[in-house]
This record gives sequence, structure tokens and C-alpha cells, in this order.
Amino acid sequence: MSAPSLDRPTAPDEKALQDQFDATLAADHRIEPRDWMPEGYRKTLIRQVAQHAHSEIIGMQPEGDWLLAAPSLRRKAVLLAKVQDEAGHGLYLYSAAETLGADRADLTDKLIEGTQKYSSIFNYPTLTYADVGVIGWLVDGAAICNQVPLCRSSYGPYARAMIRVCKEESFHQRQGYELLMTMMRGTDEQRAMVQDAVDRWWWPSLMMFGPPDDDSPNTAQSMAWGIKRHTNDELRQRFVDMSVPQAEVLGVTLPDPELCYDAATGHHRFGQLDWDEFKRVIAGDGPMNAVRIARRRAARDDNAWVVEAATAYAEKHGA
Ligand code: FAQ
Repeated sequence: MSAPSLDRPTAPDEKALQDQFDATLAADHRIEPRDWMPEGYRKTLIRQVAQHAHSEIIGMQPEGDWLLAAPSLRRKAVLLAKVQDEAGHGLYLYSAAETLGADRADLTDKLIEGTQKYSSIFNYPTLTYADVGVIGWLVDGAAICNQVPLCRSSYGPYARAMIRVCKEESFHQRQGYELLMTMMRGTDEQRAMVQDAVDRWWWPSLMMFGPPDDDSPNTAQSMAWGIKRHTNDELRQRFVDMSVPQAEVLGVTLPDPELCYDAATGHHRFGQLDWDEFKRVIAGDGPMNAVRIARRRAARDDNAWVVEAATAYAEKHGA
């Protein structure tokens, strides 16, 4: 038997690495970029974090459409700050994806080509200013419900990004609710605008949580890896329970005749979601998919010269 070489450490074998990874998860510690991780874990995280980042960036468009038509300087300043926050969330998330070895330009290309998804919710139009309030209340509300548990996600950079994102989303939700409260104290026409916006956004908001658990191919493995902490249906239920009393205070009706409180379970029962619509929207055939992607493509192509100039400048300075 030859003596082990002192200057060439032997690489730990795959089983030892897997054991260490499993032990880190079992102890509820975080996996960090320097750590070994199974390829499936890395790929799943890149998929989810990239989809999340794309959602933040595409999610700037529905509200961004109202920046020039905000009804007062105050509303314009608030909306501008919110849309800028969403850009910031996208940047944290793309950075988190880069720590996993992804390339940001490549992720943007995949979004534009349609090989990576973004949230279904941003494929619906914002028809009136009440939609801005309802996005804050329901869409940010659903995002918070989904993302607060992700602050405990097993991948360190993603979990840490979520802490700041959630703090900002809470602020976004309050501004939406405050806007709706103001409109509900206004004229009959304003109240009708709020109700109409709630009618259009309620069901798509419930779809944000993803397909039902028995039709969700990724949930079981993502939960085993601690990437997700709750199933899609658990979070959807939590969101419904949270929203019903808020709707009552606001004075709007949620558009679901089957919605009722079930004293036996302590939860609200709700009607069937239109999963065919969900599938159409995520396959690219929602009301605004083509517009959303065309704008993102134009932003990439029209600004390519800025990237080229910045790269040339950095290279010149590096040299
Ligand atoms: N839309 O097996 P699952 C925001 C896809 S941020 C489109 O259940 P998973 C902030 C899914 O990717 C909103 N696609 O998947 C804001 C998978 O397809 P793939 C975004 C969806 O990953 C507010 C397939 O269906 N939030 O709103 C959707 O375990 C206001 C099978 O599904 C996040 O991304 C959907 N709704 O669970 C900005 C949070 N649902 O990739 C502006 C992080 C599912 O295999 C204004 N993500 N799919 O081709 C997650 O928690 C999870 O990824 C889920 C989906 C829960 C979204």
C-alpha cells in the first residue's frame, strides 16, 4: 500500500458529499454557493429563482402602464417607487441565480424565447387605476404569502434575498389597500371600478400559487430539499383565509358564490379554479403574453449598445 500523497488531497467521494448535503438540510442549516450540491437541486433552484426574477421584471409592466396617468403627484411618486422596487427584486434574484452558476444574459434570452416561465398573473391587463390598488392588495398579498416561507428556503442567497423582498412587498400591499380604501370612500363610480378590478384579479391571484398539489410535478422534491416549505394548495388556502376578512373591511365582494367559512376546519371553502385558463396562460396564450415579451425583447435589443459600451469600458480599465 502506498502512502497517501501529502501535497495532493484526495477529493471526497460523491457519497460523502451527498451525506454532508443531507446533514446540512437535516440540521436546517443553509446550503451556500461554495458547498457541494446535487445537480438536481442546483437545476431546480435556477429554474425557480429565474422564474421568480423574470416575474419581478415582467411584473413592472402592468403597473408601469399607469405611471404617466397616475391621478396625482403623490400617487405617481408612490407607484414609481413600487415599480423601482420590483426592478430591485429582479436584480437580487438574478444575482442569487448567478451564485448557482447561471448567466444573467442567458436567463433573459430564455425568458424571451419562452423556455423559462414567469408568473401567469402578469399576463392580464390593467384597465383602470383601481387595478393598481388591486395588484398591491391581492397580487403583492399572494406574493407575500408565498414568499415569507421562502425566507427559510434551504439555499442561503435565495433565503436572504427573500427577507428584504418580503419587507418591501408588505409595504406594497399596504399602499394597494390604502389606495382601494380611498376609492371606496369616493363616488359610486369609483366603488364600481374597485369591484370590477377585484372581479377580474381574484381568480388569477389564486392561480399564482401554481397547479393543485396532485398536479404539481415539482412540489414533493422541492419540499424534500427545503427549497419550498409549503405546498401550492396550503399557501392558496392561507391566502383565501387572509383575504376574506380584508375584503369585508374594504366592502367588496369576492367573485366566488361557493366561498364560505367552514367552522369544522376553520378555513374558507372556495370554488374550482379554471385550470384550463391557467394552462393556456402559462403556455403563452394569455391576454397580454405577446405584449409583455415583445417589450422585454425590445428592452434587450434596443439597449444592447449600452451593455457593449460598458463591457468595452470595463475591459479597457481592466487592461
Ligand atoms: N405562473 O410543479 P409546480 C410577484 C409552473 S413574484 C407561471 O407547482 P413549482 C412580485 C412551474 O414553474 C410572483 N408558471 O412548480 C410582484 C412549473 O413549470 P416548469 C412569482 C407557473 O416551481 C408583485 C409548472 O408550472 N413568484 O408577484 C405558475 O414547484 C406585484 C408546474 O408547477 C415566485 O416565483 C404560475 N403561477 O411551484 C411583482 C415565487 N405556477 O418550471 C410585481 C417563487 C406554476 O417546470 C407586482 N416560486 N408554474 O416549466 C414558487 O414558489 C414556485 O415556483 C411556484 C410554482 C409556487 C410558483
